[in-house]
Amino acid sequence: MSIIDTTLREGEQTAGIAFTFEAKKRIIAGLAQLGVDEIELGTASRANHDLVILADFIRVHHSRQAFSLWCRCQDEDISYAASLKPAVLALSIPASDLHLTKKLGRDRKWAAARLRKSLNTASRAGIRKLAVGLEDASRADGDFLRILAGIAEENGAFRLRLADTVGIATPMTMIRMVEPLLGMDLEIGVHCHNDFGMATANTITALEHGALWGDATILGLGERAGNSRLEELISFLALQSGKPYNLEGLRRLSAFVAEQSGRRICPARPILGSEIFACETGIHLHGLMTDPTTYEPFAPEKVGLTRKLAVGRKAGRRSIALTLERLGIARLDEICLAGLTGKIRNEAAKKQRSLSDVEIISLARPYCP
Ligand code: HCA
Ligand code: CU
Repeated sequence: MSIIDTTLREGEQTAGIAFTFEAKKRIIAGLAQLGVDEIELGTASRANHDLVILADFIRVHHSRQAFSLWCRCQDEDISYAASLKPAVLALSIPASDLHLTKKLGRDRKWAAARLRKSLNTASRAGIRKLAVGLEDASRADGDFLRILAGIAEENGAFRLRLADTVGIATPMTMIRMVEPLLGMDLEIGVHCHNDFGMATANTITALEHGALWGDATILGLGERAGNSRLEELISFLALQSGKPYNLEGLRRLSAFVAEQSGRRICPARPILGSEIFACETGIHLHGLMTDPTTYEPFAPEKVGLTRKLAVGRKAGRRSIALTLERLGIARLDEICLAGLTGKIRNEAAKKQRSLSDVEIISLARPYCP
């Protein structure tokens, strides 16, 4: 299972976002540090002249980092892409009748022929690793997907990427799209959009059902509601599946991209939010104080956070007893503990916040033997 980060291609397509050259270099360095398997550096087109320098930057400073370019099936773009010598060239072609007819005024026959021709042009131009991206695959006819996959396979592509371009897939429909294409001489990749909030789940589901590659962008940047979030995918694979990504720099890189793109990171945002390890509920506090794995999927330190256990309106006797123990206060009998619990809850309700250690100590004093 491997991740392609497309922050610099799809992420930069987001309305209102344009990374400076320096920012792009920092993003590349951050992605390389995380150990992302491939960076999609941009769209191969002469208009995109940054690419020459960025490609050299990767080769010189991050020589072990694979990068790819996204490319339309157009000869002039393919020859420009070849001059940049990417590890992988991802040729993209629309796969749905809707896109072929409404966008291009073409049909399936044209798409098949164009894909075959472009793969051959790219091979002749010396590109060794060719990938094919099928745009709007989730709305395309399944038989036609197989035909395009066959063309990709016969004409030297090693990977086929299925795009849920408008983010309408569910985990179930992802499985239905991926499974018929397994068993060919092609690695399957997916590119999921987040229009209904399912991009990460869809990508993980595809990876669990035979796909080998999943696309993501930092903070999920991308068209409309964006793409699968890199922070979610990479953390899930690292923490739940043991993939050796280095999560250490993830928070810093995400904060940098947030700043550069004018996006806020919400306090409860998975992986990144500042408050995701804060807890106030009595039953949970008791569990966390006894053994954090009871109510945490992973240790906060893994993603650069610390646990925040707050004693407030929802505190319970057991969590207060453990708090007193932490504060070095002698054990109270059950009656005193119940009395103190009531006091703490009332005080917190009055103040509309949780209480500090000093406040807890002063409320506990009258109960101490
Ligand atoms: C786009 C294209 C794409 C990627 C398709 C591909 C999509 O809309 O800009 O894999 O080549 O979502 O369809 O990002
Ligand atoms: Cu996309």
